[in-house]
Amino acid sequence: MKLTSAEFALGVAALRQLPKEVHAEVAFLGRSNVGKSSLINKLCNRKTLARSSTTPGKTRELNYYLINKQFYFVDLPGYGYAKVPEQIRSSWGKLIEQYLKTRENLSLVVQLIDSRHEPTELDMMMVGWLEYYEIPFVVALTKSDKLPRSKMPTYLKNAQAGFARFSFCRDVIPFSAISGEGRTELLSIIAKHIVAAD
Ligand SMILES: Nc1nc2c(ncn2[C@@H]2O[C@H](COP(=O)(O)OP(=O)(O)O)[C@@H](O)[C@H]2O)c(=O)[nH]1
Ligand SMILES: [Mg+2]
Repeated sequence: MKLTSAEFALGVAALRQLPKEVHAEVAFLGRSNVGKSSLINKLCNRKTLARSSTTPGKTRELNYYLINKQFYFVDLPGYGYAKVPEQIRSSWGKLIEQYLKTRENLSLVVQLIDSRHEPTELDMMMVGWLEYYEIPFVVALTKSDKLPRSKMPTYLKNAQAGFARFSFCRDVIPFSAISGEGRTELLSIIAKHIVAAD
């Protein structure tokens, strides 16, 4: 798939503000600082489309980007930032779960996990929700440029084995916003799911 245009469409702070379900949506999910904005920017070949925030945990909205005037990328609020008060944290959780549970036009979720660390409890909780709500997802192992090359094959095999029990997991892909590793692969999976949704 060629990505020909990408533009910010709207920010959504509450479910009632969600746009009509006319376009397919691909949502990006991950803890704050995992590299979500950088990944979206890299997919779109743009430097500052999605704001790479200097303050982790700051994005509280679902940010909608219209791609190829045809479908949306949805940047979901990052989770797991320790300094966020409990009350706000639980309202984020509710917003994300309601979104995943109710969104009819959600075609695919890209679940981001930092390739240098084991998935966190919250990462696994999100993956559990995706499986439970029967939403196809792909795992992007971010910042792969920071892993030694020699460790990648074993690492990837283990990660793939770890997600094998999830029947809605479509693939596990190392991704680097710096080198562009995984970009073509991820775009091709996205393209497949957008088509399937039409
Ligand atoms: N080395 C490396 N750093 C990355 C990569 N992706 C993101 N980062 C850095 O990780 C930090 C958080 O990235 P950001 O995209 O804002 O994460 P977000 O909070 O999930 O949106 C920033 O300092 C980025 O420069 C990557 O692929 N490789
Ligand atoms: Mg971000």
